[in-house]
Amino acid sequence: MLKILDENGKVIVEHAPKFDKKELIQIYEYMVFIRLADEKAFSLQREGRMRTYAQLKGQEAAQIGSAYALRADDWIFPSYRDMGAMVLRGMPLEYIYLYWMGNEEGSRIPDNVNVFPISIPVGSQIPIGVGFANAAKLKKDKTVTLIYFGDGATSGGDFHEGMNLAGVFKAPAVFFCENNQWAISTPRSKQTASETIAQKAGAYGFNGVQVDGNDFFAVYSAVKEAVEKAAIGEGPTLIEAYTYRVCDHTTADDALRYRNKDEVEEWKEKDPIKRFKLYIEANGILDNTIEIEIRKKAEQMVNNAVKKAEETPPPMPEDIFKYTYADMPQNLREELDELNESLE
Ligand SMILES: Cc1ncc(C[n+]2csc(CCOP(=O)(O)OP(=O)(O)O)c2C)c(N)n1
Ligand SMILES: [Mg+2]
Repeated sequence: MLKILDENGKVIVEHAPKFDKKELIQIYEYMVFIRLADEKAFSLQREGRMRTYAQLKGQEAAQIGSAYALRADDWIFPSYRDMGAMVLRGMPLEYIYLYWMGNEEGSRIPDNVNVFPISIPVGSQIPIGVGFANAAKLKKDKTVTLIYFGDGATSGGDFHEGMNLAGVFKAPAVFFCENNQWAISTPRSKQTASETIAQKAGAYGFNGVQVDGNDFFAVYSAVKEAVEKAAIGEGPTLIEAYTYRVCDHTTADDALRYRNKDEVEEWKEKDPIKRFKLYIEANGILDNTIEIEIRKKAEQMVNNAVKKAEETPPPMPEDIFKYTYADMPQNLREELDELNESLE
C-alpha cells in the first residue's frame, strides 16, 4: 500500500510530492470546506430540509487528493458519495444540495464543469465512463476520464465489463475505487475473495495500485501518475483508495445494527483532515489565526449554498415528461394533459 504521510502527519518516504505553502493551505481549505458542507447536509436532512444524504466524512483525502491531481480538461464520473470531488471540479455546492433536496435542477451541470451527473445505480457509471474515455481517444483529444465507485461496485458486472473494455482499447481512464470497507451492510470481506481490489487490474492487463486513502499525498501521487500515463496513450490504471465510511450509509441507515462501534472509533482516529493538518502545522504553515479564518470562510460558503438552494423554486411537475424525447410522443402528451387537468 502506498503511504506517504503517516497517522502523525509525518512524511515517511524520500520523495513526497512537492507543494508550496499556498497550495498546502488551499488543499486544507478544500478539506475543511467539504467537511463542513457534508456535515451541513446531514443536519439539513435531520431538520427536514433535505430528503436524504450520503455522507462522505472520512473520505476527504481520497476525493480531494484525486480531484486535485486532474488537469483542467479531464472529466469525472461520480457516484452518489462523491460530493467532495464534484465540488472540487467546479460543481457549485448548491446544485448538490438541490439534488438531495429532490430537485432535479441540481443535476443540470454547468457548461464549463467537466463532471457527469451523480450515478445512483451502483457501478453504472463505469462502462459509461469507459465509453467516454474511448470517445476522447478516438477524437484525439487528451482528456483523461476518472471514474469513482465504491468497493461494493467491484462485484457488479459493470465493473468487469468496463475494466475489460478499457484494457482492450487502452482507454485513457482512471478507475478510482473508494474502498470504504462497507457497501451498506455488506463488509469488504464478503464483497470479494481477492486480497486487494487493486490486484483485479492484472486480469485486465493493466496496473492496479492500492493507496492509503486517508493520505492526501499518496492519493494525489498515484492519481497524478495514472493520469499522466493515460494521457500519453499508456492506457488505464485501477487505484484502490483504502479508507473507511465513518458515517451511516445514508441518512436512511443505522450502521450500528451491523457493525461494531470500536471499529468506527478506531477509524475516526485516522481522520484524513487531522493527518494533513498535523503535517502543515509541523511545517509552520498553519496556525490558529489562519485556521479560524479558513473555518469562517468555509462556513460562509456553505451557508451561501444553503441559501441559494433553498431559494430555488421547486421543479415543475411537467418536467417529468420533458427531457427524454426532443418531440414528446403522443402517449406522454396524453399523460401530461391528464396531469395538468388533475392540477387544475
Ligand atoms: C444496481 C444497484 N443495486 C443496488 C443498489 C442499492 N445500493 C445503493 S448503495 C449500495 C452499496 C454500494 O456500496 P459501495 O459500492 O461500496 O459504495 P459506498 O456506498 O460504500 O460509497 C447498494 C447495494 C443500487 N443503488 N444499485
Ligand atoms: Mg463502500
